[in-house]
Amino acid sequence: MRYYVCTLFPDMIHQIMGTSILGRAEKNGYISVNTVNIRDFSRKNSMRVDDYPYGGGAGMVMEPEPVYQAVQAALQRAEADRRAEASRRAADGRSAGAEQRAELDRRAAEPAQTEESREEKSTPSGRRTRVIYLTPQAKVLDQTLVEELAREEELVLLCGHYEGIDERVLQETVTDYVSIGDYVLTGGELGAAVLMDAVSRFVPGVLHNDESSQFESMQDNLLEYPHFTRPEEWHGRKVPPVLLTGDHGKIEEWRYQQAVARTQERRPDLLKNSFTLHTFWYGPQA
Ligand code: 6GU
Repeated sequence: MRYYVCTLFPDMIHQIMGTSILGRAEKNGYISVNTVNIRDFSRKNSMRVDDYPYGGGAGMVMEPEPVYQAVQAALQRAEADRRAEASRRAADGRSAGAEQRAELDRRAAEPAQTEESREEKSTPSGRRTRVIYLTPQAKVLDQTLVEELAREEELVLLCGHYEGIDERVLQETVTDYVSIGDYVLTGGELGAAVLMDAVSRFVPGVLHNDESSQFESMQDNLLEYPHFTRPEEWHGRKVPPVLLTGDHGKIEEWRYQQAVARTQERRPDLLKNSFTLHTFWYGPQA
């Protein structure tokens, strides 16, 4: 997965994405994090990219032209990287990239693709590169959208600041509007980082086996069951005895009950949509 982040604060993106599992993933080539500094496209001596809002009111608005230039630069870099990756794949048909894509295709339950058809689909004519604007004025990111985005080869992310971005450049360049929750942040960078973190977990190779146990979490709209490790007793609190029995059937049942109880307690809104619970209560045909 290749990310191209248009931002006024590229350091913030590299700082977050260079740490821990995501940093390792980038170092090992499973993801690439590229930034375009919107300020580089300012036409002012002051290097500013904001101006007063038409119609008055508080705050500043990001001008359309520097944002447009930044997004175009991101799309051009994406295309160059796509071509480079394609020729690398052609040179070595059994590269990690080809295996990654095959694995993603399998997960998406799509029919198997030949090298040629995959090639076609990833060109600009076959499928438009998604340009995602991070904003609270949008649908909230969820695991379904995360998994959908993980099937892309590349994503362009646009981070705004101040009161927002001139509406016209959004209309002209943005394909998706995404929020990370119903609160307002000072800028889109943390939203972009959250999106990239969640999406990268689905990129093959990013998580190691011992980190993928939560891979199916949220899939059926249930929160995860509680986890325990040694010691068996800590601060007078004992590990639930069932976990020590070695009876995997009973353990699985207990964990499912815990997941349901925890969801009921903390996120009852999720239970309404739980397919698993629905079939559990009403049977598969209800
Ligand atoms: Cl993605 N950006 C900003 N600026 N604020 C937000 C957000 C994003 N998601 C929730 N609030």
